[in-house]
Amino acid sequence: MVVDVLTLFPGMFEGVLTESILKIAHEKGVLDVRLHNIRDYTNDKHRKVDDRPYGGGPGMLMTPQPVIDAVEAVRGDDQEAELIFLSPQGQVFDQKIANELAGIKRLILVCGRYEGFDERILLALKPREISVGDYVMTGGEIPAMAIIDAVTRLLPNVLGDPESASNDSFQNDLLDFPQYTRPPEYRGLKVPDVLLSGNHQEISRWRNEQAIIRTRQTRADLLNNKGDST
Ligand code: 58G
Repeated sequence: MVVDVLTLFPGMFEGVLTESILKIAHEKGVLDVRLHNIRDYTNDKHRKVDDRPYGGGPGMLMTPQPVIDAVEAVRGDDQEAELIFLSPQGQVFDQKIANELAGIKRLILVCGRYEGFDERILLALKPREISVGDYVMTGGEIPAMAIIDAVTRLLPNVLGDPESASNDSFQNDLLDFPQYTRPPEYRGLKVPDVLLSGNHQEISRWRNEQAIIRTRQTRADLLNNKGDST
């Protein structure tokens, strides 16, 4: 998958892309993230990318020219690339959207700054808008990293064990069941007997029950969404 990122702060991505799973995905040739500095596309002699809102109000907005020219230059004539703006006004990102994006060959992620975008940027480019949650950040960069991370781990051959992604919390609309590793007892806390029993049918049943209990306790909305809350 190719991911083009348009940002005023490409340096923010370096650490995230050169550690752990994202680094491995890059080394395997599965993920190619290309960073583009929106400021490089400005026609202004002072390389200005922001301006004051008409009608007044606090802060600054992204001005149309640099963002639109950057998107058009990066996209070229690729009609298939999915253009995504990170924005609190967007569709709220979830595992289903992560799965959908994992099936796309090329994503173009545009990270805003300041108080947002001049509306004509959205009217001209008609991007998909995605939010990583109902809160405002100082820029779209960290939300873009969240999306790159969640999508990359779903790409073929990224995780060592192909089951690790399909067993995820949320792939079945439930939170994860409790998990234990060695030792069998730590500070008096024992691993549940069923997990040591070797009875895989009982283990499956216990895990499913636990997942449902946990989900009902803290995320009942996930059960409600399935229409089978009780
Ligand atoms: C209002 C405020 C509109 C994504 C800020 C647009 C981006 C949160 C998310 C903005 C973001 C999220 C400017 C800063 C977008 C722009 C950016 N904050 N929840 N902030 O995914």
